[in-house]
Amino acid sequence: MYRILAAVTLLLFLSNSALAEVLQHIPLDGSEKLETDTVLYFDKDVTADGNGSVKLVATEGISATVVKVPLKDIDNSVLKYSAKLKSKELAEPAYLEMWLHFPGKGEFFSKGLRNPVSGTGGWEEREILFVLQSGQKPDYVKLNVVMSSPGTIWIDDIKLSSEPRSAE
Ligand SMILES: [Ca+2]
Repeated sequence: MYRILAAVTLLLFLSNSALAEVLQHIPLDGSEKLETDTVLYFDKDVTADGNGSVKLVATEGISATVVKVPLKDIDNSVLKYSAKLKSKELAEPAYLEMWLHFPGKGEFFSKGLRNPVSGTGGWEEREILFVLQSGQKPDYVKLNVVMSSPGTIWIDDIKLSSEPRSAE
């Protein structure tokens, strides 16, 4: 089911990327409030965008919320969470994850399991999508990084954007 959904959303994304609207650019320059602040640290020396990044050091598998973004009156669109990731000595894959909260319904997720990072590597851009049907209006989204094993990862240059869905 998820694979089918992902394939459909990818097509939607390709057809509408020119109409993307950036809802929030989070540079991770040390000014942001980090949600899971027990394992997330600002690192001014390791950076993809020149102004520092956020380092996640985990001693066990974890889903850490980097930032939480309030949303208003967004529906009938494809929500996209993109960021740059850099890994160090990761035995198991790490990937992006977003949790959208819908009033009265709870939280629903999208995970970047199909395109993770692992091992030790340089900066790589990753993105995940969530399709919002008409009338599905989340009031916030949590932007997470998931690590399946102990290790270190850096995240930088987060963008949250919205693209219209194709006419059906
Ligand atoms: Ca940065």
